[in-house]
Amino acid sequence: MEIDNDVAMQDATEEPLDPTLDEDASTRDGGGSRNEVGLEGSNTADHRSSKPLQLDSGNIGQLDKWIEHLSSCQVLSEEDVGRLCKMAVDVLQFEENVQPVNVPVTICGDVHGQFHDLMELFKIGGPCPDTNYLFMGDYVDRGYYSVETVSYLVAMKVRYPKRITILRGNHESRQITQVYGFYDECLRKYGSASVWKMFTDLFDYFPITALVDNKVFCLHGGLSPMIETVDQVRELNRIQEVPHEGPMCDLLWSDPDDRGGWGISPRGAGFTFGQDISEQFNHTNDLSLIARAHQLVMEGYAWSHQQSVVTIFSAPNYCYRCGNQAAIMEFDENHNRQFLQYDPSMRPGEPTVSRKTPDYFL
Ligand SMILES: [Mn+2]
Repeated sequence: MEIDNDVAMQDATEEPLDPTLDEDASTRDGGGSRNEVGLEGSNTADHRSSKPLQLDSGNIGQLDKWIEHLSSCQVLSEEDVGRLCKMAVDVLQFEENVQPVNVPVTICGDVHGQFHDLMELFKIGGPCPDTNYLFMGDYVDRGYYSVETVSYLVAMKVRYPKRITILRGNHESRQITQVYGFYDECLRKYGSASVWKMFTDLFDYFPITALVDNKVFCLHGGLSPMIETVDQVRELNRIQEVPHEGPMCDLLWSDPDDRGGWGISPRGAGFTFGQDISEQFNHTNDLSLIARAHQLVMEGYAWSHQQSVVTIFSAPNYCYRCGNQAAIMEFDENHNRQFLQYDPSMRPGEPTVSRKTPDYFL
């Protein structure tokens, strides 16, 4: 099934929805107002150790308990988040900037703290670790359950490191999370910023791209005018806060566009890139496809650039009001791809928001 989403994708960028959905102004200079948490001095603390985490019966039992607890949408204790993040550093630091991933794998886009919809995703796509998963970032902000969502995915990553890959999105950042919800949620649920600090320090270790069977290049945002080859991504120092500009910033912020060449991004970070850019990149690197997330698309997925690029978005009814479907992409041993779409899960006790978004919200 294919759809022409060119118009819808332009309509569906985050900016037009609502001024509060605009990531531009507040992001370039850090929003300016939250320096009490030490943003200026937020150079990455070095948590690195020399060898990868070894799973044994002790820490497997611990992880299984945490995963069961998190499955019912309950947060871990602050001490347990500390233990989990320490274990996760000892897994993620040994992954590559371009993390190799084997088929079959199911590729997913933005989740944005919509925990119950993440559980629905695993129902639709099959439970992990039976199904291999690749998530392309933006686990936190916007939704009500960023803490539970990112705790769950990180716990799954540590427990099943070969079965699940979690890339970094532009929201896995100290600056963005102070504006779009994760910081405030941590304060509300823990009474201090320490859990926010532990997770945002951990985000520095997330891989920034993945390469599925050497053919599908996966990342959160898109291409960079400073990156012509996948090898150039391998040379970046990714263990840092997402920079305001430069190749690492672009990979997490850019968007495909109908116009050719490079363009100024209305987001205020990254670039827009045209079909000529995508085709050249795929040709140079012997790729069949760029898979990325980062933009709301009403059907949950959307092709661009004559199927050189696919956008996957896995947060149904984004922000509990956008009325969009979500999708994930199954990629099998023979490189066949199949999209699975799904609607919001039912959440007893929460306000039900109709899928039809009134015009005055848009
Ligand atoms: Mn994004």
